[in-house]
Amino acid sequence: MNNVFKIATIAILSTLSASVLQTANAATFTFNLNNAPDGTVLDPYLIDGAGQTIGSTTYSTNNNNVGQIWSSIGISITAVNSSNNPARVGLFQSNCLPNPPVGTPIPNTGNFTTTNFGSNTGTSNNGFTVPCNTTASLGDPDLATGKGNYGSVSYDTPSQGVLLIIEENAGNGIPDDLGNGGKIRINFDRSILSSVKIGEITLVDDVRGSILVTYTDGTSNFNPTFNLTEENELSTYNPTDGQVDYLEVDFSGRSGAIGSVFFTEFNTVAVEVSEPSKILLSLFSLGLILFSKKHLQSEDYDS
Ligand SMILES: [Ca+2]
Ligand SMILES: [Ca+2]
Ligand SMILES: [Ca+2]
Ligand SMILES: [Ca+2]
Repeated sequence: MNNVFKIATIAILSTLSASVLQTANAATFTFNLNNAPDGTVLDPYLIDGAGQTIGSTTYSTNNNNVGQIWSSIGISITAVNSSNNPARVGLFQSNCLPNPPVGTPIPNTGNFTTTNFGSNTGTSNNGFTVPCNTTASLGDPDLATGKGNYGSVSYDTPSQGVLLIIEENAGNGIPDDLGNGGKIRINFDRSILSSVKIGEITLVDDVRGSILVTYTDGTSNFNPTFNLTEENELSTYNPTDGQVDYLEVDFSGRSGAIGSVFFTEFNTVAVEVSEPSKILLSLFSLGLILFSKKHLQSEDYDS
């Protein structure tokens, strides 16, 4: 090898290895719950009903395996109810129409079971048509995001798509969070993930309770409490920098949902980031979460 070629080769190899390392060390990831790792668009209504088959597995609240949808990328989710007994992890489509007119179809299920909400029929300025709820007690208008109104409530937030909830009436085909709360815990498989750092957690609704982020070094935790007043409100929490052991959200005695978790680092054990992983990560990374205020309302939708 002549010297020029040798230098050029070293330079190319150095650049390659530097860029691979840089990519690995800078991989951010928004866990927004809209897609399975293979890119499948998740349908909360199917998941609380007949189920959604991804690969060779059918995921549903009936099968109690919704928390395992992302296990191949190192994320697994469990839930308990307010009595600390095991509960079902569920998903909710927040890009929805609250208090929809009678006859509003539930996509892909063939159900036309919406109630007459009278003068409280809702609107979605985003044009969302998937029902948030089908009766006053089935579904959750207060988990709607985007811009809209129902009854005396109006809201104006960035739409959040699919949310993570503790499912009430698992398998009845109507996604609905538990009215009296419980805990959702997100665990990280460190045999797959070398670095997990959380930059921001987004919650939806007038949530009350606390967040617990524990760090692998055991020296500190992030543990804020919250007690919000506005239906459909978005709130964000920014953990301190550090390697995360697990994340738990305690919805203390009241309903609510996780909208997204933004990771400042979410790296696989191998130093290199493979092409499929990059594709996977880009499928999940659907952009920054922005926030805006909504209007104060007094109506209670904590069921
Ligand atoms: Ca349900
Ligand atoms: Ca509910
Ligand atoms: Ca509420
Ligand atoms: Ca609710």
